[in-house]
Parts: sequence; C-alpha cells; structure tokens
Amino acid sequence: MAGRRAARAAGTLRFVLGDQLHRRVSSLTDLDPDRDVVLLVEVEAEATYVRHHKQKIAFLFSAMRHFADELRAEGVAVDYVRLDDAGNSGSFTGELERAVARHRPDRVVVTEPGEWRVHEMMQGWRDDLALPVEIRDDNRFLCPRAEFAAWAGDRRSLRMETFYRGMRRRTGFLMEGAEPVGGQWNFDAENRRRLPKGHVPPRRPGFAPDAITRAVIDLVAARFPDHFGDLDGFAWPVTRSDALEALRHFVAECLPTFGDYQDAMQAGAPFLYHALLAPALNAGLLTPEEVCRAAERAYREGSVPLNCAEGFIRQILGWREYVRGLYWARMPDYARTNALRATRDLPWFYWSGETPMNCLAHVIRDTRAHAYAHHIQRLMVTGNFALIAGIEPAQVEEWYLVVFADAFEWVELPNVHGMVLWADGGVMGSKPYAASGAYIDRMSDYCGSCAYDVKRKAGPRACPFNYLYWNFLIENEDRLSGNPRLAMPYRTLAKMDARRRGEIAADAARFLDGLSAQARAPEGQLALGLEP
Ligand code: FAD
Ligand code: DLZ
Ligand code: SF4
Repeated sequence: MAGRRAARAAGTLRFVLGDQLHRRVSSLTDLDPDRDVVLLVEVEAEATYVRHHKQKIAFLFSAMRHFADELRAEGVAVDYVRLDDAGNSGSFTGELERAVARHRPDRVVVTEPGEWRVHEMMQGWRDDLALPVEIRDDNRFLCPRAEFAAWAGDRRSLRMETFYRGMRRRTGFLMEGAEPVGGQWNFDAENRRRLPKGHVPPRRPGFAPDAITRAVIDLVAARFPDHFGDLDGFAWPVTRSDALEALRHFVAECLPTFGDYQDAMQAGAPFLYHALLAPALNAGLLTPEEVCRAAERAYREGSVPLNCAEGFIRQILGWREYVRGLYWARMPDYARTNALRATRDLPWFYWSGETPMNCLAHVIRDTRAHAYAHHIQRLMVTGNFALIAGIEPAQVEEWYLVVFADAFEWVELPNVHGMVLWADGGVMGSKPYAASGAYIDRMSDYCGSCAYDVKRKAGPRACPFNYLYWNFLIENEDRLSGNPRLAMPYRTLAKMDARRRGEIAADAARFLDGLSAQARAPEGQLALGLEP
C-alpha cells in the first residue's frame, strides 16, 4: 500500500477521520514525522450507515487521498487504507485495531468526532485497545464545546442571536470597540430581495476532477450504484488550495451581492450568490476563522457592503457555531423528541423528484445533480413541506443526512430537528417556520410554471402548501395556539367558519392520503399526475 511503512515500533498513531482534514487539527499539532504514523481509512460502514449521496462519498474519499499525499510530501509516514484494499475490515474500529497491530504504537491520538455515533465508538476504543487512547478537543471551531455548554447551562430554549452577539464580542469580528460596526448587529431587513427578471447570477467555480478524483468517482460508481445522486458534474474543491481558491472566488464574485439575494430561489440556478463552501469547511479544508476574516477584510477594504459581510459572517460565526454547540450540549436526548408527534412516511418523491409540485421537483432534482441546495430551498421548500405534511422527524433527518455533500450529523440534526421540524419543542426556534405557497411565490419563479395554482386556496388545483399550512395549524392547535409568535395566524383561523375548516381538512386528507400511497413505492414505478 503506497506510503505505508514496514512494521516497526512507532511513536504515536494519529487517526484522522475523513472530516478532519486540516494540518493543524488537534490530533496532528505535535506530530513527530520521525516517529509517528498518521492513519486515514476509507471504510464501508461510514459510507453506508446512511446511503450517502454518491458525490458526498467521492468528495470525502478524494479529499482524504489528497490530504494523505500532502502529508507524505512533508515527509510524514501515512498509513492510508483504501476501500478496496484486501483485508479492509470495513469499520473504524476494525481498521484502528489492524493499524495498532501493524505499527505497535505507544499510544493513539484522535480528535473528537463530529457525530455522537462515532463519539460512542471512540469511548469503546479507550476501553478495548490495550494502549492509551487520547481523544483531543476539536479545534476546528471558534467556540469550544465547554464554552457553549457554559453559555447554554440548563436553559430550555437557546437563541442564536444572543449567542451570536457574544461571539462577535469575543472574537472582535465586525466590532468597533464594544459596539458592532454600523451600529447594528444584524442587517437582515436589507436581505430579502427576489431576483429581478432575467438576472444572470455568476458561474459556479468549477474544479474539474483530477486523476485522484476520477479514480474515486469510478470506485463510488462501482461500489455504491444504488445510492442517491449523480456523479456527473462533480465540481467540489477537494484540496486546501482549491478550497482557498473557492473562497477567493466567492469573496470577489458573490459576497458583494450575497445578502441581497440570500433568500431568493430561481429555477435552473441552484447556486445563485451562495458560497458553496460548506463541504470544504465541514471536512476541514478551510477554517471558519479564515473564512470570516476574508469576508471582514473585503468589507474593510470597501469591496463588500456591510449587510453582505455581516449576513455572511453571521452564518459562520453565529449559525454554524451555534448548531454545533447545541448538538453537543443536548445530545443524545435531542434526537429523540417529536414535539409535534409527526408520524407520516417520507414521500417517495423526495428521492425521485417526480412530483407535480414544481418547487419541490426543482429542489430535489438539483440536489440529486449537485448534492447541494441552498439554505432557503432546504428550509422553505423541502423542509417546510415535511413540517406541514407531518413527516416523521427521523425519516426527514435521514434524508437530509444522505443528500447533501456538507451533511454531518452535528450540523444536519439541529437544522432539521430543531429549525425545520420544531421536533425539539422550541429549544432552537421560537416558532415553526410553517408557510403557505405565498412565501415560495414571493421568493422564486417556481410557481409560474407549476401545475398547481398558488393563488387558489381550495380544491384539487390549489397549491398544496396553501391548505397544508392551515391544516398544520389546525392539527397542532393545542400545542401551538398559545405561542405569541403565532398569534396572528391563529386569530385568522379563529375567524374561519366550520365550512372553511372542513374544506381545508378535506383537501389535506385527499392530498396526504395520496402521498401515503406513494410513500414507499420504488423509484421509477410511479407516474405521478395531478390528483383528480
Ligand atoms: P451559504 O448560504 O453561502 O452560507 C455560508 C456558510 O454559512 C455555509 O457554508 C455554512 O458553513 C454556514 N451556514 C449557514 N447557515 C447555516 C446553518 N443554519 N447551520 C450551520 N451552518 C450554516 N449546513 C451544513 O453544513 N450541513 C448540513 O447538513 C446542513 N443541513 C441543513 C438542513 C436544513 C434543513 C437547513 C435549513 C439548513 C442546513 N444547513 C446545513 C445549513 C445551510 O443550509 C448550509 O450550510 C448551506 O446551504 C451550505 O451552502 P453554502 O456553503 O453555499 O452556504
Ligand atoms: C461520511 C464519511 C464517509 C462516507 N466515509 C468515511 C470514511 O470512509 N472514512 C472516514 O474517516 N470518514 C468517512 N466519513 C466521515 C465520517 O463519517 C465522519 O468522520 C464522522 O461522521 C464524524 O463523526
Ligand atoms: Fe410550489 Fe405551490 Fe408554487 Fe407549485 S404553486 S411551485 S407547489 S408553492
């Protein structure tokens, strides 16, 4: 195996997971190239514990192989186990045990993982391997877990905005002394524009697959043919230098307009002004600090307006750090709640994209093609539908963990369980983000060519988001009507007569019964048409 040293008594075996690909990750900080061995492993269990999008597996394997080559170029001994290597046991634990037998190290050093599942596995290594296993804090975030836990305490609800202000003060990003630059913490009021007709967004920076990526794409196509997603068009940055180039491109071409069109959606334009940096950030190719610094520098130099720089920095310094802190502060119980008691099966069209609902069809097909959808598509299209149709949280969570190249449980779970589905009963968000078709119509061009009519409220041709929204409020009246942030819709509901309520319930039942029939059907067997 390329780069593997003959068996010898090594110093430290440093096990780097596939999303820890940074040279200064805590497990490598005191690396001694003369004595230590770095272990990276491609394993079946990680690729299949959910059936990840093919591009996600290809992205991580390629990034891992490139990272191993960069370490070797530094003179570091790397033991890299490929998926198709003879004897590959298929699991982290099996491969660590085999590597310990090969190298006979004094100790093992790892950085804590991004998922509870792997955290549990690591505790087992401490108990079962007959040598010391040091699990170090993950230094790839700006807010250490202990600091977040101290902030969170045992409060029932944890608001991002409060956390974000604390992070601004502590890190000094966009601060003038003790005050936020521009006199405001948040400029979101300026960030809600729809794309003008005929507007052409910048091109996505493409990173054409090199020989390593091409080999990995072939491997993934052969080994995981049944997984969701296309491999054609793979264009993710897989090295640190490509990721830095993606960051440079974003700051120069997209950030000056990022805030303005952050919530906009357009058919055939999945990327708009978004950064496309989450896979690189989550795999360790970029650090959140350098990304925030690049955005702040562009603002200070005058090439990016404040609403855009602040809006972007808030996503990284605020939301990203916040969901990670919340995940570790509240797991494992966090994943188990189902506050709205949603039990419906995930409709099959989440995999096939075959639905007459044009917004969902576009977002799901884009996701299949690119392992990507932007935030508002995730929140207000696939997320909103799952919320108001009452889909069971665990099934929705699995879908989100599968389909995006940037999905790891520490970030996926709070966003889906908390922000989208309100399954945590309000730990994360003060109210569910339920919305009717009017929101999608306002922020996109999907409705104009949809088989449904977004203006109609009732009947088979009406946009399903319209009656499902009211049906959601009716079905959850006992749980949500006391929420002050939902006072307005519940006042409107109170004015509806019994006939209108009955009409909503009948439309919703007809539509949802149709969905249940499709829920588990195999892909390709359904010719979905409009309900009669
Ligand atoms: P941009 O829109 O350009 O934003 C810039 C960066 O901000 C992102 O790269 C990301 O690092 C960070 N960011 C923005 N919003 C969030 C957020 N809510 N939580 C954490 N980081 C954020 N992000 C993931 O990285 N992995 C996921 O699995 C994931 N699942 C999501 C599921 C749902 C239902 C929702 C609503 C959001 C989810 N997000 C997730 C957050 C966000 O949608 C993605 O980070 C973003 O779309 C990635 O694309 P981008 O890099 O172009 O981001
Ligand atoms: C997502 C993933 C996949 C598909 N494959 C691997 C792998 O073969 N080897 C590896 O080290 N990591 C992989 N990962 C990422 C891990 O699942 C990730 O490190 C954990 O989710 C973090 O807890
Ligand atoms: Fe989506 Fe409704 Fe608009 Fe169709 S009419 S695109 S279903 S919001």
